[in-house]
Amino acid sequence: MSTFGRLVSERASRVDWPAARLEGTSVRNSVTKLGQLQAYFRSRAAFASMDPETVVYRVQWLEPIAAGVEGGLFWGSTTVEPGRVGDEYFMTKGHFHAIRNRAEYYTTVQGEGMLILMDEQGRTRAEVMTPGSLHYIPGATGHRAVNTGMTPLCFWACWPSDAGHDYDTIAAEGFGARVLLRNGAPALVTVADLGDSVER
Ligand code: PAN
Ligand code: ZN
Repeated sequence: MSTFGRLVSERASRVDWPAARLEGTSVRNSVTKLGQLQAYFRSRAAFASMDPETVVYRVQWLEPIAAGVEGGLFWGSTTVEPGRVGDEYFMTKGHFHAIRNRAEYYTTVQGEGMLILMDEQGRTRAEVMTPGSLHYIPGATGHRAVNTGMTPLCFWACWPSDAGHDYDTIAAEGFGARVLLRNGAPALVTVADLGDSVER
C-alpha cells in the first residue's frame, strides 16, 4: 500500500443528510416509546387510551470519546414521529445539560416543529423548526423538540461530550409552556394559562 493509501482513509461513519440518518459501525441508537413518557404529557386520560409501544422518537448519535470527558463533541440526529396525546403534540422528553453552561446546536432537515426553550427561572419561549432552521441552544437552557406536522420531524444536533443530560428537573417540573392543538393549529400555551401550577 502506498503512503497515500495508509494515511488517507474513508471515514467509518457517514451521514445521510436529508434523511437525518447516521451510518457506520459505531453509531448508537435509542428508541423512546410512549410508555416511557407518562410523566411528560398533560392528559393522563388520553395517554391511558393509547398503545404504550407506540414509537415517539428515535435518536442516533456518535460518541468519538467517552461521555463525560471534557473537550469532545457529540453528533446525532433525532426523528420525532407525528402524533398527539389528546391535544398535545408528540415531543422529546427535554432536558437541561447536567453541566449547566454547556450549549448545543440543532438544525432541522425535515418536517415542522417547535423547539421549546426554558431558562432556569422557568421563562419559556419557542422557535419554529422548519427545514433549514438553525437553533443555538445557550447553556442553562432546557430544550424540547415538538413535532407539530403530519410527517416525521428530523433534526441534527451537536453538543459537548461532557454536557450530560439532566432529565429529572424537567420530569419533575416540566416546561413553562406546552405546544397544543388550538383552533386547528399548534399554539404555545403557558402552564399559567392552562391553570397548571409549576413549583420552582
Ligand atoms: C439531543 C436529544 C434528543 C432526544 O440529542 O438528546 O433530541 O431528546 P431527549 O434527550 O430530551 O429525550 C440533545 O439535546 N442532546 O444533548
Ligand atoms: Zn441537549
